[in-house]
Amino acid sequence: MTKKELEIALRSACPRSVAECTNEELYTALLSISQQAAREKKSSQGKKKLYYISAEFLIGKLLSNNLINLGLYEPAKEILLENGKSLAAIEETEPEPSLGNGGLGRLAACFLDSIATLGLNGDGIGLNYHFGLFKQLFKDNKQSEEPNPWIQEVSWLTKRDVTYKIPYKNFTLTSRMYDIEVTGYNGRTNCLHLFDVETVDESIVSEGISFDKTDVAKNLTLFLYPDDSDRAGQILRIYQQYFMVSNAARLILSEAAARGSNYHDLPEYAVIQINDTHPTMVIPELIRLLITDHGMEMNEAIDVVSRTCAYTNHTILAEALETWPMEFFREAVPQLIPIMEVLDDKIRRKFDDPSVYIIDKEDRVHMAHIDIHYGFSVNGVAALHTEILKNTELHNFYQLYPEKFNNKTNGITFRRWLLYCNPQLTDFISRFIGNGFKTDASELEKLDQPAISCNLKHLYRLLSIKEQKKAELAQYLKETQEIVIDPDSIFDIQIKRLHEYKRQQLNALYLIHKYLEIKKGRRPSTPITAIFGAKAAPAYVIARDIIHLILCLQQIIQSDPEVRPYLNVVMVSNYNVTLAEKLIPACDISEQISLASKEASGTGNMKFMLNGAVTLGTDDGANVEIHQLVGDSNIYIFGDSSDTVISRYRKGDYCSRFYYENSPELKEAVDFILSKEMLSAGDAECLTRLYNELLNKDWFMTFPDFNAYCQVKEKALSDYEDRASWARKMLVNISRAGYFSSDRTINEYNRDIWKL
Ligand code: GPU
Repeated sequence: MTKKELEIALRSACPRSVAECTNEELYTALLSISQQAAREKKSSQGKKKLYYISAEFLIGKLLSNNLINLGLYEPAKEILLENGKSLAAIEETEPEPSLGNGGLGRLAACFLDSIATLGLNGDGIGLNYHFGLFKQLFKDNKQSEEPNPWIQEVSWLTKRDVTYKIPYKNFTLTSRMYDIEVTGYNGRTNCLHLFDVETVDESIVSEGISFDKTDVAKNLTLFLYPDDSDRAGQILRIYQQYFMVSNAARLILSEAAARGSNYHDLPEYAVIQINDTHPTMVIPELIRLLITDHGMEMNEAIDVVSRTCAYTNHTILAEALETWPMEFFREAVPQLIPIMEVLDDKIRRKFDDPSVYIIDKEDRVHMAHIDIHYGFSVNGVAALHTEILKNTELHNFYQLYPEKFNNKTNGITFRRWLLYCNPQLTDFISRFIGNGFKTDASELEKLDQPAISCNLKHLYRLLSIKEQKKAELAQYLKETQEIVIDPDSIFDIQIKRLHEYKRQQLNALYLIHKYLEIKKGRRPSTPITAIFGAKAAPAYVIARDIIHLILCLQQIIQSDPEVRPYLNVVMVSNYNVTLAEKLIPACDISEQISLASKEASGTGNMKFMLNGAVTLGTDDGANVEIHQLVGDSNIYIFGDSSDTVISRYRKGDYCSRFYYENSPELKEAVDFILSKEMLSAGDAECLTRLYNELLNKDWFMTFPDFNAYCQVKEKALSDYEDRASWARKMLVNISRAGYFSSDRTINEYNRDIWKL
């Protein structure tokens, strides 16, 4: 579409002249134009098709992204400007779909972008949560939750006439499919299929995010990850997961048949990527449907499905590896039980090792075990993670099936995380190396050449882009959250879900330490702004306590005139994709400080690097690969290695108090949690609970890494003072980020697993 054609389309889609339209009207008009343009690129080309099933798709706002991918962003911006309108202001009116929680969901969204960009035949399948993940508010320095409605009259969802009857033990639900078009960059258009029930009733939600968990017809697709701290909440998860996969299985079978499959040859027509264990029930459900609806014999059905399904593991945390009591299945989906029993029985006959059974002696079903035995591929999401799976967590399975295990280091889409969120940096790069990097990210390497890295003018230009993004962020936070930050300070950012293993508490302890140092007169040369963004799962008490600690610290520091000019701590509320797009380009220091071995990969680390932030982190997840790519002098690595951590867990003799007693700085910081300043800002119960947790347990071993963390952070802060050499570090980081393009990741999935 040319600019002229776009102008004509816009005029006809608008109720008034462009200049007279409201931003909402313009949003609606642009939405329908880009939907139309996307549909024209839709194609079902290809015999074999990939289905990426995931409980989460954290797609972010779509308008600008789709305009960029369709090549309409610049013309749209110009036309709007000529009429006194701003695309940025129009973006503000778009609600962000809240269909995901963290990295797993955002990865799925990046993958859909790359699959379409690379012209591959593949769709996503998930659920259409009406309120998605909760909206986070802060009250009295604590997190509270509200529903996050995002579906409006006009939205990206297209109602389709695909519906199925999904059977549960005591009732049947009728599903409905909705589609969101996924346009690739200069590529084809695929679909994200989101299933819903028409009986869902938003009015049953009251008091924040509470609702009657037993009324499944009304509550099934209200929330992503509804509270599962009680039995009803846990069974609701089973209802949701089964709904997702039963719809998926029916769609996959009917589409495969339409492409010519006779079901016996299903693996030639379909490949299913199971995104962590949430969609695992697709395996027994497909087997069941092949038997009951298509007359296949059990053994053949098992074989066909096993050659169709592949599994991605995203964590080694034991509590995140799903196991469900058999009675839950008996109560919700008893039709799967005979199948799961056969699947388990076959394993018991073959292997004399209870650690690989599907059903354990407590009658719990290990979902990952189904995936590993009855899928043809098992992949981890970063090199270190896959090694840990093979050598430790899934070692017994690796010995049974070494050929199934493979690594696919995660990636991110550069369209959203560079072209869209940082057009200034994109221009800077294009000026030196042309536009090739937009479709072949490895070309970024060309940036690391003496003509740039030895030329102060170019380095200062890079720094001035960073300054501009910092100023834009400061402005945005002031307007949207009444948060005031100094754009001339160092922006040190930790944004990710709140979890003890990610160790926001370690960062908070450092900040307490820094606060006390400044009180003692030891002031930093350049002021520091530490920024956090994180949601805690509503039932995760310690995670909520850590948020409380950070918010109390924020209050204490901001009201202390002695410290305030040198140190600021802010936690943005309701951290989401939209905020990430503003925070990441503005970051100087990227905090990736998980306990080594625990972060499967991380993907925020890649986005920061691409935008010229320098990583301060542990040798964990994809940080290891970043470290290898940029070299020791362009990253700040600290802390115990994954080997040390794994063997310390194995010995079981970790004692946090020992470290507390042997480090005066650490002791001082920890004790501050129960100081009179803290207790007057916060809630004694929460702070005491957190203090005791750290001193008596500290399961994620923050104390052994504390001194090393402080030291390396001081080094990073002092290195920042030499602006030219810092700019060189930025440049090296950007130039090595190409490896982390999700285009590379998807090419590898296709080469090794999907074979489309
Ligand atoms: N991850 Br399991 C999630 O975001 N949610 C989950 O439920 C599970 C994993 C993350 C990992 O923590 C992160 O390290 C990884 O980069 C991401 O998945 C994508 O693989």
